[in-house]
Amino acid sequence: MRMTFRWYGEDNDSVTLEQIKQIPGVEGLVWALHDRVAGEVWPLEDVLAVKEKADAHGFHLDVVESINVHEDIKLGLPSRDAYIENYKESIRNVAKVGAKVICYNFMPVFDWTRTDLFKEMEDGSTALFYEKSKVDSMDPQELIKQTTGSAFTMPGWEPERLKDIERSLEAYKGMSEEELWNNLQYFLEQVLPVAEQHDMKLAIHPDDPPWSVFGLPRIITSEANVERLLSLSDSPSHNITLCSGSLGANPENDIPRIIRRFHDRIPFAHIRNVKIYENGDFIETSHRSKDGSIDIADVVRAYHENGFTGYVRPDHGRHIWNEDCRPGYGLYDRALGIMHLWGLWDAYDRVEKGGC
Ligand code: DNO
Repeated sequence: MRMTFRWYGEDNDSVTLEQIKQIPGVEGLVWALHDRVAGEVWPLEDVLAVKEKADAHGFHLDVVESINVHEDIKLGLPSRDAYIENYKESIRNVAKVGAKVICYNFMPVFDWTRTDLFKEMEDGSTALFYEKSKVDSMDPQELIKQTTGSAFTMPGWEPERLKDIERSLEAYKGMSEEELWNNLQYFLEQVLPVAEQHDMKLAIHPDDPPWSVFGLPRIITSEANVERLLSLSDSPSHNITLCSGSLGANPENDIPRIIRRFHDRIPFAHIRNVKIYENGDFIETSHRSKDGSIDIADVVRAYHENGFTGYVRPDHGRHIWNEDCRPGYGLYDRALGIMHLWGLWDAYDRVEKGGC
């Protein structure tokens, strides 16, 4: 298990590289050019500038999250080919600074979706919350107003990305899941050969939450669909980012089981817990198994027993100790998450070696 930490860059993050350096066992930054919109080439000089900062603190840049996929690719429009060419160029450019894994997603219009970014919990901390009935009945424009506009926006919900929201929602009207699968396959057929040339693993992120929102199709939602996804190509570059909290928001998805089945196609793992309520709402809790609905101890065991050597990052954390930070991406709770993951990992190591 190789520990990493998501960092948004000096201008976009409240967490500094000096702080990340002091979290035990973090070896690399999970990074992106956050000012580039989907479809643009990531210029080599910008990529090199990130490398310089990472080098100064002794971090690697093996994992990129995310190079976002332009909507025209997901929609299967004729204009997709030009955007796919740009994507290939970005793969080549990030390979030049040693990137080995690119996380991306294929969710139409919206990336991850929540209704409340700072929902107060009993202990006074706040966390990201999803209220199912609200999303089911809400106009997406309203949700955008509520969840953007603070000092920090959620990744994937940047104002420039959401500018053309009406047009995008209209364009997807009537699109079936099968069409989305076809468009994903087309994209993969184009980009996988380039990824292979650079020993790059593309690792799709599951849909979050793993069901349709606002009537849009979503396909990376279940164990059966992960199986279907992976069967689209047996290229070593075709993989999944296993996000326990995204898939795990549906209690029917047994995360440890999915890991045990597909671990050799998981180069990158997001590990976090969610507490699911009976009405389908969920809230992001601290990483411990006891604190949520996902058995994080078994998630880590599933990786450990398979000798997992991929990259891991703690995922969203709560906002604790009055931290002012990007929703879900503060320093404190993610650092606690890392120590919990290490604690489990080290204990499984001891047990394996017959120690106590
Ligand atoms: C949220 C994230 C997502 C994720 C993308 C992957 O925190 O898990 O924004 O990075 O969906 O492409």
